[in-house]
Amino acid sequence: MSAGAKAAAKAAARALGFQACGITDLRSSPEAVRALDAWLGRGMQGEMRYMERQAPVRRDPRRAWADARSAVVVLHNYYQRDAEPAAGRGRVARYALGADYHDVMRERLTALGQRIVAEAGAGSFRVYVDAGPLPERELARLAGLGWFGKNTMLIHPRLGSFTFIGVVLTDLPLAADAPFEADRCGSCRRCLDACPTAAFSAPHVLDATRCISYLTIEARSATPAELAPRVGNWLFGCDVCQDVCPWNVRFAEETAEPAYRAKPKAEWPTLEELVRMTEREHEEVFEGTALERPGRAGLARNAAVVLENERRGRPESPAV
Ligand code: B12
Ligand code: SF4
Ligand code: SF4
Repeated sequence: MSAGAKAAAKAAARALGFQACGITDLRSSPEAVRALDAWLGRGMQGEMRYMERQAPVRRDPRRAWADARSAVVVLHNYYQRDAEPAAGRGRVARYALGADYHDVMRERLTALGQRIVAEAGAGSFRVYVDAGPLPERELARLAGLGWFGKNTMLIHPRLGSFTFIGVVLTDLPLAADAPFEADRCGSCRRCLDACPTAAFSAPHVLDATRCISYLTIEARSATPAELAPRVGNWLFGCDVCQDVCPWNVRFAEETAEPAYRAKPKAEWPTLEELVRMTEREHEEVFEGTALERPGRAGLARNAAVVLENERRGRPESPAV
């Protein structure tokens, strides 16, 4: 298909507010397959059984949709400055401070797919963000959008890593971009050293079962006693290995997307309130945000861990 169709897809992505867009065919890369299989083989997915179920498609993304010929991959910047919360209120990872990105991205990706097929006068498309079985970071790298940092994040050389990845699969054969082959981490290892739970078993390998993001969002069981003190004040998710990355320090800019902006701190429930919250209150407060995912019980568990960490961190009261 003409270079014009590719340029039109990228122009449409820009017009819809995406900061970067690249195109790849749906090849499967042997290194990524080996990395995924080694990761699953060591049980690093923990309770995320969907990672096992979805593995055949992750190994060969063409299995997601037999007609697919191209993947249009986009990045959406969600970075915003965020101060340490006051005592009694836990910290929420930046990606979850505003509206649920799955909803925002899905709508925007659908508009992108519609524009791509309208421009071509033919074709169909499907959209993916996070929840589907696609290897999104790998597709982003193949589409030329960045490299895998030692913290496993997809890092774009002018945006950093505070970006969501979205994918539009289409049956149109669009001209592919060159994959991003360079590794720009060099000798840096700040993310590996900063991780509070020592979750990286090696550069580029994250043992999810130790990651605060997994412990506070995906895990349904109790937080392991060994790790709970290291969770610190993270109530939901974790940004440490991204905050310390020089590519973010240098390039991260405030998001232009109003839907991702945080609601005022005073409107967030306190940790005590989270521990006591009913199912119904949880639904009312968190509907339409990413914090719905762990459910009331999950957030109450997280709040109890942070409260305990705050209690431990407070100096002993003086004897009276
Ligand atoms: C499962 C999952 C998690 C798990 C496991 C994360 C992990 N690193 O594997 C948990 C719950 C811990 C998690 C946490 C987070 N996640 Co998450 N997660 C996913 C999900 C659903 C699948 C990832 C996956 O397949 N993991 C398995 C590993 C093996 O694959 P991978 O990391 O994708 O790809 C690696 C391999 O291909 C490997 N690889 C390839 N070739 C080679 C070669 C060699 C030699 C080696 C060693 C490795 C290697 O390196 C790649 C990069 O790590 C994706 C969405 C999707 N559908 O892809 C989002 C996704 C990766 N998550 C995302 C985000 C935003 C986060 C958090 C930042 C949220 C937060 N603030 O709390 C953290 C970041 C933690 C971190 N440092 O990764 C974004 C990342 C965007 C980006 N710019 O990279 C994604 C893409 C969702 C999205 N659509 O935007 N996540
Ligand atoms: S998100 Fe936090 S806990 Fe997870 S790997 Fe990064 S620094 Fe470690
Ligand atoms: S902190 Fe350093 S090693 Fe880690 S991802 Fe960023 S550049 Fe790479």
